[in-house]
Amino acid sequence: MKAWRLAMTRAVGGFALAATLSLPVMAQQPAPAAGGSATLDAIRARGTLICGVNTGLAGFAQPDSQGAWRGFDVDYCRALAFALWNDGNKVRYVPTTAQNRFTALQSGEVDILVRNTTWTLSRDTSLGFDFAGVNFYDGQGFMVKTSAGVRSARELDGATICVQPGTTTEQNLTDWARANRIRFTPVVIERLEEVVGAYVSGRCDAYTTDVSGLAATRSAQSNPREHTILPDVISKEPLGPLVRHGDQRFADLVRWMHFGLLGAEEMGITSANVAQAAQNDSRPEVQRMLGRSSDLGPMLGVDNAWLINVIRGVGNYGEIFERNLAPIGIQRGPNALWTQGGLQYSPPFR
Ligand SMILES: N[C@@H](CCC(=O)N[C@@H](CS)C(=O)NCC(=O)O)C(=O)O
Repeated sequence: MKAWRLAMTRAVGGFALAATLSLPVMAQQPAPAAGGSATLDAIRARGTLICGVNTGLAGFAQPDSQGAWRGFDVDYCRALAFALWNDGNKVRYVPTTAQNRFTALQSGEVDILVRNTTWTLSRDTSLGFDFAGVNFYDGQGFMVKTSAGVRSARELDGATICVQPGTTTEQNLTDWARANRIRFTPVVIERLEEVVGAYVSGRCDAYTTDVSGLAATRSAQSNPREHTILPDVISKEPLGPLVRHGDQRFADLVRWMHFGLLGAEEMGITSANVAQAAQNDSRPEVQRMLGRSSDLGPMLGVDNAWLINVIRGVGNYGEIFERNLAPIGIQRGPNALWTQGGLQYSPPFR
């Protein structure tokens, strides 16, 4: 009843507006493409997903010795390609810097950014994006040379700190320093290898970014023990995939693909047992997830086997995490499932 009244009010409001502007009432109806996704249509027509990733961060997105992109973020791109075509190789990777990533998405150079990007209010609104979820709960930290003997970020008063522009990192650093009355000299460098190089060569006393980025960079150094990640975490950095505003159907698919990875882990469905689970598992939610009942796939614009293909192709969230992030020393922490005391949680598949 309440919903019906609301709908009536809107219709009447729409009519009033049409009358004022002397537009035909039809002009107030949603255009045929409303709620649709030009991006999804373009991806299908092209037959390849164009995924914006970072320029090379161990564990998250980096080409291997054969030139094939690997990592946690890369597996999200591959998972989408499995959902769409049951083929994880139908992805073109476009490296983006912190600075140019948003232009790449706005301009249509990439279909999606899967690139350690923090969900913030302004990015979600005025920049014109939709975040599809949080695939990694993170926070900002500092890395220093172990030989400096620094134990806490508060000891960085007077330090020179390396940071990349166009990041929440740069903004948080300023907020944190002001709040804690810490004076510092920023060294702001756009390219990742250059900013890291400046820190390693001693031009900066500390390097600051998301703790996951610090772990990735530390693991890539010739002697990781020479670098210490300080215990202080100065911000919330919920990282996740984002698409352009107005691409609701595409956003839905990305969002539920992420939830599918989480839900599969929660239900104990893995790359090794998914085929068997699809045949034998009699739990109703598993049957819906794996397309044995309820027709949920077509509601996302894909076929009912989509999640079987995704899980067979890349594994569940836990498998993706273990494969890519455990080797660089990142633990589940807040990214454990909610059933294990963490924050990762999927709404119901029904
Ligand atoms: N999460 C932060 C920082 C993201 C970020 O770009 N971090 C840097 C340092 S880890 C990075 O990924 N650089 C990779 C590159 O520029 O290719 C944000 O969204 O602003």
